[in-house]
Order: sequence, then structure tokens, then C-alpha cells
Amino acid sequence: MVMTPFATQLDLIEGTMENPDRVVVRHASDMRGHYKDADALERLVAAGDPVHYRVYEKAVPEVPGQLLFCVSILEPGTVGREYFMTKGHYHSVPDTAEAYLALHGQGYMLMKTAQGDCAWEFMMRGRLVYVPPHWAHRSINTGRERLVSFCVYPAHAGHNYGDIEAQGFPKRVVDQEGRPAFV
Ligand code: S6P
Ligand code: ZN
Repeated sequence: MVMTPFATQLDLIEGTMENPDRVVVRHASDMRGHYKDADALERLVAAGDPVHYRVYEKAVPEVPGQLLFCVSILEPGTVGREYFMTKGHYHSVPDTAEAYLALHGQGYMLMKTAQGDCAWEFMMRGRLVYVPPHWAHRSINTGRERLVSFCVYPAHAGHNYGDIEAQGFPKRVVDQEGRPAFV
């Protein structure tokens, strides 16, 4: 049976999707273990546990040949000196790539491989970051406004968060006198 074509409407500045099938909302409390300054994160949780990021998706069958796409909004802010970021993940099917188109705000895509390579790419409106297969990826908002991006990836890719929870990334991105520094 063939699938029926569909369309959806995105707001490229707000980073929202009309009639999403899934909305992932991650609060500060969902980010435990990811920031160096755990006490600063707990202060943020106690002060109201604000939303860190939201991801809007349409559901498609998660099988080879299909594409999943999403629009996401990462709020600005810092935990200690570290900029707000996503958890980050490898794909469960490691040989699957992902393309990220930045729509609003400024930040970085931080990437790493299991072999110890580390790379980052700047994100601003109109910049497309290509995350090749086998690279874990995390987005980081280093600006003062929301970082909004659109992503697309093979629908069977899946998410592997465990390896990042266990090992983190080789670099942290911190505010040094108002500018992002990779430490
Ligand atoms: C999925 C894609 C994005 C992220 C989203 C949130 O492969 O990379 O949809 O899921 O940016 O990040 P994370 O690390 O919490 O899934
Ligand atoms: Zn991904």
C-alpha cells in the first residue's frame, strides 16, 4: 500500500509546527548529568524548572526509505558558564546522517565520534550543518535569542543517548566574557 502524501506548516522564526504528531519538551531537570556545574542546574530546577528545548515532529513509519523531520527551539541561557544545549545522541543505527538547517538565533552543532574525533559548526540563519553517519551531535545556543532549526534524517535512525550520558562530549562551550569558548 502506498503512503498518502502530506504537508505541514512551519513557523520558521517561532520554531513551531502546525499539527505535530509528537512534541518533545525537555526541562532543566531532564538535563541532569549533562552540565559540569550540577549545583547551578539544581538551582535552575528549584527556580521553576524552565523549558530547555522543544522538538516538533510529524510521525512517519520508522523504516528505511522514510524521512523524519523536525523543527526545534533551544532556549537561550547558561548553567553556570555553560550555554544551554540539547542532550545529544548517536543514532541507534550508526550509519545514518542528519542535516540541520538553522533558521533563527545563533549557536553551534558539536559533534564527536566514538574514535575520539571532535568537530563543531557554527549555526545561524541559512547555515546548513551536515552531520555525517557515526557522529554524535548536540546543539548549543550561544546567542541571546532562541536557536531554531529544522532537521531531517532517516526515519529508522533511532536515538542512542546512553553513550553520551556515560561519556559526554570532549568539549564544553562556555561563556567567557560574553563570547563562546570551547574548553
Ligand atoms: C534527531 C535529531 C533531533 C534531536 C533534537 C533534540 O535525530 O537529532 O530531532 O532529537 O534536536 O536533541 P536530543 O539530543 O535531546 O534528542
Ligand atoms: Zn540525530
